[in-house]
Amino acid sequence: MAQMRKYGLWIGGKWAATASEDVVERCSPATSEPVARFSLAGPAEIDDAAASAHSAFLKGAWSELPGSVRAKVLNRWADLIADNRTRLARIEADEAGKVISAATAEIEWSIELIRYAASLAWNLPGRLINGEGPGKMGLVSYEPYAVVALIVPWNYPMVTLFQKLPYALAAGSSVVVKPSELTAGTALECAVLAQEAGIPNGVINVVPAVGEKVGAAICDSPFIDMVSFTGSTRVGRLIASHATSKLKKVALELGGKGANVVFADANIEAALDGALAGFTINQGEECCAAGRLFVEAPIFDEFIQRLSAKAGQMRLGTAEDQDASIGPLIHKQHLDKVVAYITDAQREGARLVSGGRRPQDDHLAKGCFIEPTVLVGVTPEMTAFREEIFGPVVCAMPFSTEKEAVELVNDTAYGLANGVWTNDLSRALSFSRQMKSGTVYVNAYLETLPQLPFGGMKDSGLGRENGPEGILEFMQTKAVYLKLAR
Ligand code: TXE
Repeated sequence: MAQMRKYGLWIGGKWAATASEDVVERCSPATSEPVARFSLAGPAEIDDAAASAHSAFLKGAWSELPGSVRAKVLNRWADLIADNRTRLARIEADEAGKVISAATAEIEWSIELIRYAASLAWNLPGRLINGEGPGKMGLVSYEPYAVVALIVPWNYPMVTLFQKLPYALAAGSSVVVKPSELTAGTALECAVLAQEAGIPNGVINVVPAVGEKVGAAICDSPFIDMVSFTGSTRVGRLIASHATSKLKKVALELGGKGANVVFADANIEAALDGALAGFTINQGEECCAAGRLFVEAPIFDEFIQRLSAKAGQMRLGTAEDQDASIGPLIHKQHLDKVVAYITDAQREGARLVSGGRRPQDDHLAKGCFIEPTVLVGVTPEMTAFREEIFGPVVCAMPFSTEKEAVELVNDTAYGLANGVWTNDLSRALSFSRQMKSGTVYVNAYLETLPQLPFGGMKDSGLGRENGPEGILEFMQTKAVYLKLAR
C-alpha cells in the first residue's frame, strides 16, 4: 500500500495553511487507496502567493542575477531532482495513475528541460541596429514579465509544468503555480528542492486549488502579469477572455486531435509501433495523442489486424507492476466518458476491432482501467473522430490519395501534432507543410528535442513552449533608440 502524504500550500518559501481549511484526499486511480491529502487554496491564498511572487521579483535576488548565475542554480536544481527521481516518479505514478516507466520518463524529460532552459539563461537575446548615419542607434532587449501564473493539468503534472517553469525562471520571472488538485505532489516537492538549490524564497509559490474556485482571482490579480495555461480548450478560452480583458499576456497549450498517416512504402514495423504509441502512451491522456489513424488502402486491413494484435498484448497494471505499459485513467468520471465515446461510436456505425473492455482481474477491477481500443468504420461526422477522447482509443480509416489524407488530417478544429510515415522524402516534406499543426512527426510519433518549440495552431492554443521560443514567451520586447552626442 502506498504511503499517504500530506501537503500544505507553498508560499514565500514555507508551508502555509488555507483559511478555508479546504482539503482534498487523492485516491490512486489504480487501487482506489488514498495516496495524498492536499490543502486547497482559495482566492485569499492566490492573493498571498501573487503578493509573495511580486515582492520576490522586486527584491531582485533572482530577477537581477546575471543569467549565467541563474543558469548555475537551475542546474543545481536539476541535480537535486535527479537525486530524488525514484521518489518523485513514485509520487507521480500514485497520483496520476501512471505505470512506473512512464512516470520515470516524465521526471527524466523534466530534468532535460531544466538543463536546456538553463542554457538559454546564458544566452538571453538582444540586437543592435545601426541607424542612418553615425549618430543613430537602436537596441532591442527582452525583459521578463515580473509575475507569471502557471496553471497546469493532471495528465503530465511534471512535464506540463517544466515546459513552463524553468523557462520563466531562466527569464528572471517569479511564479505562482496552480497544479491540478488531483496531482499536486510533485510540483510541491520540486518547489522545496528549488529552495535547497538556492532559488530565493517567494520566487516559486505553489498553490493547489480547484480551478473554477480560483480562476477569477488569478486573472484579476494586479500582481500577475501573465497567465500560462495547459488544459482543455474550454477552460483556455475562459482564461483567455478574462485575463486579456485585464490586459495580461496569455499563453495557452490546449487539447488536440492528432493523426498518424501511414503510406504503403513506410517501414511498417516502425509505423505499427508509432501508431500504437500514438494512442496508448500515457493511456491516451496525451494532448498530442494520435487518436486518428489513416492508412493507405492496400495495406489497411493487414495493418489494423497487426496493430490490434499488438494493442491486445499491452499489459495493464499499477505502479507496483514494473512490466506494465498502460495504467488507469485519471478518475471514474473520465473513465465513464471514454467508455461512452466507444459505445457511442459503435452506435453511430463504427466497428470495434479490439479492446474496449474493462479488465476483470481482481487486482485491476478497482482501478479506472480500459483496454486499448481500435475502431474502424469511422467517418469524419462521428463524435469519436471529432472530439478529444483523452483515452487509449484510435479511430482508423483507409485513404486512397495524398489529397484525401491531407484533407482528413486537417478536418479538425485542433492543430497540435500529426505524424506521417513514408520513405519518400519529398512526400514527407510536402505533408509536413500541408498538415496544420504546431508539430509534425516524420517516421516517429511523440519523440522530440528540447530545442524544438512546442505549441498549437487553431483551437490547440497560443504561443510556444521549449526551444528558444520557450524563454521569449515569458519576456517583453523593449526598444531603445539612441541619439549619440557628437
Ligand atoms: O481539464 P481542465 P479537465 C482536455 C482533455 C480532458 C479535458 C477535461 O480532453 O478530457 O480537457 O480535463 C484548471 N480557471 N485536457 O477538466 O478543467 C484545473 O484546475 C482557471 C487536455 O481536467 O482544463 C487544472 O489545473 N483554471 C489538456 C487545469 O485548469 C481552471 C490537459 C486543467 O483543467 C479553471 C488536460 C478555471 N475556470 C485536459 N477550470 C492538454 N492540453 O494536454 C479548471 N482549471
